[in-house]
Amino acid sequence: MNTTFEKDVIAGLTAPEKQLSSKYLYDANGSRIFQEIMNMPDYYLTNSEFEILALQAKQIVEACGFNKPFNIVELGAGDGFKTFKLLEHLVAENVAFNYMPIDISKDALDMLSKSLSNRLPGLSIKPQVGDYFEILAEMSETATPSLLLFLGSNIGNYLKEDALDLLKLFNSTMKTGDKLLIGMDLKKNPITIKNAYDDKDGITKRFNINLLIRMNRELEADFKLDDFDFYCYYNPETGRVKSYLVSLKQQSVLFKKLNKTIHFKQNELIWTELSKKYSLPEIEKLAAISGFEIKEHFLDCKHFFTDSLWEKP
Ligand code: AVJ
Repeated sequence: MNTTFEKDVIAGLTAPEKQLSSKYLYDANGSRIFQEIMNMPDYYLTNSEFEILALQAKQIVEACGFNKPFNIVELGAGDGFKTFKLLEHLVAENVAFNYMPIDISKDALDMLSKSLSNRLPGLSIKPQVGDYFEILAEMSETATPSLLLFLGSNIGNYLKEDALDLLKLFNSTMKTGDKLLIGMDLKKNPITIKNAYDDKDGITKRFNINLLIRMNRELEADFKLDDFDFYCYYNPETGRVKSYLVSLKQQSVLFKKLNKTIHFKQNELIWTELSKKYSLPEIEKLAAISGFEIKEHFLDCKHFFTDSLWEKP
């Protein structure tokens, strides 16, 4: 039987317009390269969201308006670097809450729990290893109010319909009065956006080429890394950054493990990622269609990014 990765690769590379899901960019190496991306000065998203959580933690928590102990549930916690500021504020104010980071990677959660319990000894942390929705479904059984965190513009990776489905699914697991704090990157000067993804140092290129390395290793493929390049563009009309690998010549790649050969034409593309940028009216529409009421948008001082607080009515 083929794994999901194998099935997705076959389907994606035999489609008329080749594509691979961006979730496959994050193997151990890819996650490390993504850390490098987050440290690039031109990748403004990191600093913008950090500023929001550092300077407006108090306002965000007040806007939640919980008057009893609550859970902060973080979906795809990553390294928890940004969330730290929010947690730090709550611990300093003696607010009663549990922090429940959810991730499919037990290693990532172990690392996060360790570093957080060192830096914030007063924090009650309950890591949850597993699938988002199973854990969210379990939590909807309890009477404790929840604040869901879906930060970092992760929603930007989803196509419109998929984003809606995901938000509706969040909504269906939430109780009346529960909140969702969702990080979204805003439309802005297109040059600023282009520079965040098309970096001069080629870190984002390495992030994408790593997907070929991953297929070489896990699927016994024979991609020649020098025969592919990286291309991305931002379309300010649609708000979409689209990223691609480009085949620099006509070539065939053998996937030994799958007993399959894939042909590439010269300049043929593999679409690897969507990074959608929103306007505030678009965000308001998305919230309404997925059954939420917007409490407040928390923007950074440059108005590059929003952490928007939504309520389940
Ligand atoms: C982690 C999905 C938010 O789309 O901005 C960064 C990933 N890709 N540079 C994004 C990414 C290229 C990132 N997200």
